[in-house]
Amino acid sequence: MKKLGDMLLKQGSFSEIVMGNTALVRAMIESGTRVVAAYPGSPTPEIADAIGAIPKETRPFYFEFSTNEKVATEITFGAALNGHLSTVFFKSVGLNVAADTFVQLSHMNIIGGMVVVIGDDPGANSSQNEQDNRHYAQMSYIPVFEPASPTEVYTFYKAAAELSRKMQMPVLLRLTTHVCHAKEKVRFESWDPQPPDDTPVFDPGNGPYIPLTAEVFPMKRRALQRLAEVEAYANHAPLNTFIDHDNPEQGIITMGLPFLSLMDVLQEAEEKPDILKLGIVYPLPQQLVRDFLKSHREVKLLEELDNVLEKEIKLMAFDEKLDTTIIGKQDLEDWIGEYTPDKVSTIIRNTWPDMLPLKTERVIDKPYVPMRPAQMCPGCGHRSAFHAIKKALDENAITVADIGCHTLGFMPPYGVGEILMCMGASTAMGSGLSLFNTTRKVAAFLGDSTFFHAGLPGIVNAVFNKHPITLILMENGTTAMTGHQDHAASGRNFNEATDRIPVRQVLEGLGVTHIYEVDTYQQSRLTELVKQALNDDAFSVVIAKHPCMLKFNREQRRKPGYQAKRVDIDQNKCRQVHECVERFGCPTFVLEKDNRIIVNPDLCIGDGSCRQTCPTEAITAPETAQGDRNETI
Ligand SMILES: Cc1ncc(C[n+]2csc(CCOP(=O)(O)OP(=O)(O)O)c2C)c(N)n1
Repeated sequence: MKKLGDMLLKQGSFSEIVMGNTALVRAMIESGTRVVAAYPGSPTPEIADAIGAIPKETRPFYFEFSTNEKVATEITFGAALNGHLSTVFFKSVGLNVAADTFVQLSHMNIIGGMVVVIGDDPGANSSQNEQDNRHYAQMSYIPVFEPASPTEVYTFYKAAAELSRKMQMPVLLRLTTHVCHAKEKVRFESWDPQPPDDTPVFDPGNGPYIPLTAEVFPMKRRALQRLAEVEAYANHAPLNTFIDHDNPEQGIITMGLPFLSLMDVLQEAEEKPDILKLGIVYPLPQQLVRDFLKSHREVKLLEELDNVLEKEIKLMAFDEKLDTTIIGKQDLEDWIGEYTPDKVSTIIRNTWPDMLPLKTERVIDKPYVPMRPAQMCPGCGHRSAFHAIKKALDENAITVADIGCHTLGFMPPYGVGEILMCMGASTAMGSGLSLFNTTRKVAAFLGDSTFFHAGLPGIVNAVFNKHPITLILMENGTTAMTGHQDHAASGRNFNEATDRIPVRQVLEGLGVTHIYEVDTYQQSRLTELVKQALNDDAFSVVIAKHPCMLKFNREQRRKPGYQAKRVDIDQNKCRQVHECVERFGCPTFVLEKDNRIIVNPDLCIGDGSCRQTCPTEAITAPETAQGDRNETI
């Protein structure tokens, strides 16, 4: 990590193989970015990892993980009003949370400049949908830059920051999962660390900043005028590129990852189409696109997810009475999933059947990797919780999941959590499910990071409107699912130790009167408490706590003298009831063909939480493992 931090702060120019997410951090540094805020979510957490590799004392900008994306956007905006070039980053669906603030940004004069970095997720690799955030940008009059590679992440951020600062307007840098995670050798320019001028320059005279009544129209007008200026710039900006294959018949307009896949696929083509690759995808560079359309008989629009470009370009062609054949999405599947080379190859064949040579089966020499369902880690406190909670629920009960590692409770063998929406939605959905419902108990689940992020309003509502459901707060002290980022109850923020904001005291402060608290490894106690809570005829909360064992174990392994431990099966005691595999479901236990259970030594962490699940007490007490697991990671 130190090496990464040193690399990011190098003053001379250099080349290095880096991820898109890492290239972004160097671009922030070179651009003079002063304030950065975020909320964790894939595909962006490695941006924070790279920032964290630079010690706080030498980091050229302030960074924080805020409590949610809206707060992070507001922090960044506030800092920009004082003249600081600022950046906020979060995942695709984070924009839904930030939206109320985001849609206002274009109406403001953002003195220092502000870049909003979004990690969109075509393919829903780690998100609950594939939402295409170009829609939000259009609705909010905010320009969108879309890089395709780590080099472009670096150059496009710098261009976005420059434009934003110059025009005092927000710019959205739209990354997608594979652009964030792709690695490439990037040539970085030199960086001259200037002593920052941090004089707070906020001045209401730079506004108006109060979008009310008479001010709204001029503010909106100014946003639209600025957008028109960006369009004029986009028509000549080097971020849009033309690849000339001397083909007046066929052209393709594309951007981002689909462009890279297209280049891959076209290697096989004899006659290649001309390509207009857009780097600025909103506002549409009208003149550039018009010239491209006019100079080609047929133009295919190759865009991932929705037909945002298609609608704009067809409208323009209609207005201009162009007779170019414009080919947009042709099949339902064109709207779904990532535009990988295979997918782009299919799309090109559907568009121009003769362009690519006859399809031969591609023999890809890659090792066989069996499908693995997502599952909780060995020793996970959530597993103990679900094993215990399931025993407290009658079969009529309705269970409402939320987003986090504990979402996996919906999977076999637990089957707890039957509906999932988005972060923080469980309590209010559960409250809705309790209306006109006197026969079925409702239990909702919520993680502790999500409690602070978007969970509180649903809880306040349940107290205020007296919804008699049970909320099970799965407290593991961290934001586990996205890679262990600290939150308000962790006792640390990104930069330093802080006082915890204990969830119990927050609940008490909100007026929750029925609160139960138990470590999830105490399974029978947890079963009892959940039964009790479900029988309360008021809103009740069970705090089911246990530290995230993946994080805990990693920390332990770094300590000198660490000794790995593991349990074993006493085959003399085992009666092959199989509770450990069928109901507890720890992946450590392996069912052999002869019905014996054995322990996978590579997975077991020796926490022993499984021992209480075995009716014949065949799981042995954790013992030091012999030599094989004492590695440091
Ligand atoms: C709006 C939004 N922001 C970020 C994410 C990414 N994300 C998924 S789960 C999660 C929080 C997980 O932490 P916690 O609630 O404590 O549950 P845990 O994983 O620790 O069990 C986050 C930030 C998301 N899905 N939606």
